[in-house]
Amino acid sequence: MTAAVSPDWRRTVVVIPTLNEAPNIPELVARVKQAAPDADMMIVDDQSEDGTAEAARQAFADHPGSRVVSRTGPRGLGRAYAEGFRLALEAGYSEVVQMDADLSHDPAALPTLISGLERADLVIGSRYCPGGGVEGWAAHRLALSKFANLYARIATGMGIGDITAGYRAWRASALRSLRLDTVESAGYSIQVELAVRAHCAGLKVIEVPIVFTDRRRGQSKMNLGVLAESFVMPWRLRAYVARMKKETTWRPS
Ligand SMILES: Nc1nc2c(ncn2[C@@H]2O[C@H](COP(=O)(O)OP(=O)(O)OP(=O)(O)O)[C@@H](O)[C@H]2O)c(=O)[nH]1
Ligand SMILES: [Mg+2]
Repeated sequence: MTAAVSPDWRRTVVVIPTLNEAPNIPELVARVKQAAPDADMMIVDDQSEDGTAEAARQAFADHPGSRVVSRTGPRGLGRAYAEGFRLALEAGYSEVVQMDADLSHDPAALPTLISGLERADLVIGSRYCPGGGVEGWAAHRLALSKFANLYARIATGMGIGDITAGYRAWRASALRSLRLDTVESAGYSIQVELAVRAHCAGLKVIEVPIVFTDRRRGQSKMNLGVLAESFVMPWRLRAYVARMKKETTWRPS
């Protein structure tokens, strides 16, 4: 794909990172298509061993604008998003949505997220705001998620209710301004890092409520390395915020 692609006919792309999500692919693709028929999909797969990439190629047989990106090199959610976003911007899309593949993010919320871009640069699908929520999680899982969220919010000083959320819509112009080539997060902390960068860049960030449901198929990819990065990164980002505040380009939102 080239930068010459007209946004008039290829406006929105939904970027979906995958690691061993094959059983979720057919339902995911069908439900995204139903909810956002004009959007393309980009599955960014990290050498899944369970045939995810093949399943996605098959599911995209009727979706000429959608594509599978098969990554090589070290795996990581942050790395996958950095690459997917770069390719989306290169392809000339004007709106970029990010979502998980395991159907925890209900595709039916896509129109709400996308239409939120009429009034914001970044729309976060929030579990932790009035009207939002989580279904199917045991109490300890919910407590861990809320703790991670509070920890990241306090460390970075951001007033975002769900700063670790992974269901988001971006104006491409906003994403382009964040210098994705300098993103540090390899894993899940990409969500916090990009929210902080968006805030520091003076972008308008809003939250819309979503109900997150526990994955029904496949396994969580959370591991110790990912958790360790999520503990350290907010403090690195705190230093980033302090640096940005000193620069003349600082425009608090
Ligand atoms: N490309 C890529 N995708 C990943 C990687 N790790 C996780 N993912 C995908 O990122 C999304 C979120 O991962 P999950 O394992 O569902 O994380 P989670 O929602 O916090 O955990 P669960 O609640 O247990 O599902 C899913 O679509 C995963 O397949 C990775 O290293 N590379
Ligand atoms: Mg999940």
